[in-house]
Amino acid sequence: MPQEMEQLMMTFPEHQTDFVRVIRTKPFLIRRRMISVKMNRFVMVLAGLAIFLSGRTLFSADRPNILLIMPDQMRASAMGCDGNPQVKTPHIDQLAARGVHFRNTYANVPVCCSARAILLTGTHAHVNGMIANDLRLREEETTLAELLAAEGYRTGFVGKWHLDGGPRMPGFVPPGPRRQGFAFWAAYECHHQHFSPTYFRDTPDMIRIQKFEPEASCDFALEFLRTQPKDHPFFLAVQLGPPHNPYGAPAKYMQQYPPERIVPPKNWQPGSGLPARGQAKKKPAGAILNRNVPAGGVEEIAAYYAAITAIDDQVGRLVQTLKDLNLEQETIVVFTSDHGDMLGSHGLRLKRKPYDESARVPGIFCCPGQLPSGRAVSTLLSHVDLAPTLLGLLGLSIPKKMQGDNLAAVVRGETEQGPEAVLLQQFVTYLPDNVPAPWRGIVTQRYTYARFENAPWLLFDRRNDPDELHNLVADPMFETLRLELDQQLAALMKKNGDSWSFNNSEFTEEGGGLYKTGTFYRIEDYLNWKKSQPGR
Ligand SMILES: [Ca+2]
Repeated sequence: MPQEMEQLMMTFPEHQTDFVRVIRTKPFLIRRRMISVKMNRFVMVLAGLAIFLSGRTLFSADRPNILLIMPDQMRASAMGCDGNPQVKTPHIDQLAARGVHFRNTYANVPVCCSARAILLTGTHAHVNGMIANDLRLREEETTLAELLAAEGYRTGFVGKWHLDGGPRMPGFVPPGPRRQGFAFWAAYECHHQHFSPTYFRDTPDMIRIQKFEPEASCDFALEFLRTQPKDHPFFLAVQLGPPHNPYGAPAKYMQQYPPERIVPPKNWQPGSGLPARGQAKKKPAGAILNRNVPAGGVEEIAAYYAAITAIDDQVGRLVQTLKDLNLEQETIVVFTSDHGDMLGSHGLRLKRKPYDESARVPGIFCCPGQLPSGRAVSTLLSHVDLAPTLLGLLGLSIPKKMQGDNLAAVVRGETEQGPEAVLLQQFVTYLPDNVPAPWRGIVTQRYTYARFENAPWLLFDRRNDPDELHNLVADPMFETLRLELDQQLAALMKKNGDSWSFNNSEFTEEGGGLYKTGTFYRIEDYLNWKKSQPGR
């Protein structure tokens, strides 16, 4: 160990573990610091003493905290800062105004479990195994939480987990490897009881709270922040249930959105709660999903916006708490969602589709004083980039297995150069959500192209047609473009180790077969189990 370091450790023995950790894991930071130490050891020791007296370690400024705020099913276009004049999101808009707003942020697999696994592992779903909803993420997968915990971060998870597979209720995830690196815990596996949510801490005792879920979850988040030791960095993930259907919010928010004043998007069609043509025998999805507001009307959009404004209030509460605790300048707040919601656009519901309403999500990084403010970029960002980008911002090494791009330089305002394209995937069919077959898609700065294995499907020029009203896929005028995008998609799949063979056309998600009776890591395990059950 360098002599200067030993001296610093003798000066501040209680921070010995910090020094050892930094020496082991951050050679470049140490190199930088060694130079300063050599330049003026006396000033360094004085500075160290001052920092010690103020109760902070020497290195806290180099290790910002991370607060990830992630509502469920919130599309990017449901934010004021995305240009939506109807929805009220003043606090989220403030995050964008005081931070970096990636206007082209995409969910690689626009459905819950896959998206959450991609975010935490920095790998695509066919690599981390989470190709369908309600599988369990393998305990041996390396997650952002585990990596940061190994760096001395205090980790916390609040809200909807949805990575544990098996029956969604009651939803206790015991301490240990199934929590994937999170220590502090106030969470549930999956439910949509937005008005009386249930949670678990470290025992199987269910806690029911009579508050709107975002407020209840943020109470736990505030508990985490207020008990944060001053000399440790933290990573806190706050994954809220709304605005996921059933659509609704407390009255004071609903009152702000009279349905008759809602101007639906140009691509909206009424009646999306009705079954799609040819599926008349199936129970209409809307009948199950919407208990609070009538399905398929503007009332749903009003209730969706009301839930988002309720969430926005909680974002304000979290940010204010960071300010009150003097943590704002050293905490990177990340705001995103696992996927969006069609909400009647193109006559469709929910997610799992390549349209922007389903796949484009919020993407904001905010850390006043440390990151640029008021910066909006069109650089493509997708879920798979999030973990490597955060590791990049913290100056930590990125595991080779991670497939996403480290876009830290874009966040820091050094460049707008990013990926040329984003890979979109859907591996299974799901008729209740109008997914007739697995598909793959590619999003570039300008175009969205998607195909099934055997046929092209959608081609939109989002620059000229942001509402994606004109599908150019069969237009002979755009044949060359379509073939180019098709090749680009094939190359992107190959680069990421994806192939059509990962798909599964069995109806595994329908009726909740995959999770209601057992816990499975792979669809094959479920199908084998099913075969072994007489009478199934
Ligand atoms: Ca979701």
